[in-house]
Amino acid sequence: MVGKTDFAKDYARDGAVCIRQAFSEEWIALARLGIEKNIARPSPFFRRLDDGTGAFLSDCWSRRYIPELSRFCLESSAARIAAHALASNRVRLAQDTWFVKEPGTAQRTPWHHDTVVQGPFCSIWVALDTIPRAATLEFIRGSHTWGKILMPKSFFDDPASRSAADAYYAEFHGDHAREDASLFGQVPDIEADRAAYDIVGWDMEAGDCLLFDARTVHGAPGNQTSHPVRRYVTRWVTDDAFVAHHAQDLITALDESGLNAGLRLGGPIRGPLFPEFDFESDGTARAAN
Ligand SMILES: O=C(O)CCC(=O)C(=O)O
Repeated sequence: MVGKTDFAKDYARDGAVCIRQAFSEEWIALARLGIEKNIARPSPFFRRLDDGTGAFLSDCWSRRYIPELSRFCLESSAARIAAHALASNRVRLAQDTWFVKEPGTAQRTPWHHDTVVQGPFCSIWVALDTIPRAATLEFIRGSHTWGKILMPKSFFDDPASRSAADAYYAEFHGDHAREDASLFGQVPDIEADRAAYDIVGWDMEAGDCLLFDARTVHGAPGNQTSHPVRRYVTRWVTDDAFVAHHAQDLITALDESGLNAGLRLGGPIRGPLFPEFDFESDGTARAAN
């Protein structure tokens, strides 16, 4: 457990919780430096979505070759937070990723939830800067219990009409499944009727984090502050999680990038790309690979 209060109950009920000062300045400095190095040495997953006002940058699984990001993933309290949230003595790191919204960018993170992995799956989104409520990731409280796989509206549209951010999210959320679009619901037009939803978000300081269930519908505005808004995200699963049947695009992208993830549709998330963390029931670490 991190902080004074136990966050697991709120996480289970609301699908998202803010944990204050879960990561010390040392971890924040490490993640910032790691991102800086990553931008200079991007992976095949690096994206820079530029709308002419400021860019939205991201990369994934860069901890493999950026030591600062590796340390954050393997040694910070992230694994322990995930194990507590998922009520499991064993968790695996499914993905490390980061997002930077430069000042002025109008690029929204479209409302979506993360469905390429099914089963116990949470994310820890760490603020690396002061992030006002108006620029931060927000959630529809309780939407992790809606029991549906929802795709962003753009998923159903003609790919040619998508914004850069919409295309990015389609790519990482199973665009291949368009052939079977009838199997999926559509994320409602939340922006058109925000008052109809129980939207929750927090003013954040560097070191605060958002812990959320991957099924909780989430999205973020652009960045109208005068400074970059950086966030570092680790995603965690238990042994019960499996690759969704609509995740072929992700498997193909991993194969093409040479990452050798060894994933298959419906299969477990195992192997060197997904390090395992074991904890005793009192929270002490047993071993990490
Ligand atoms: O920080 C963002 O804008 C996107 C975060 C997100 O969608 C996620 O971590 O799943």
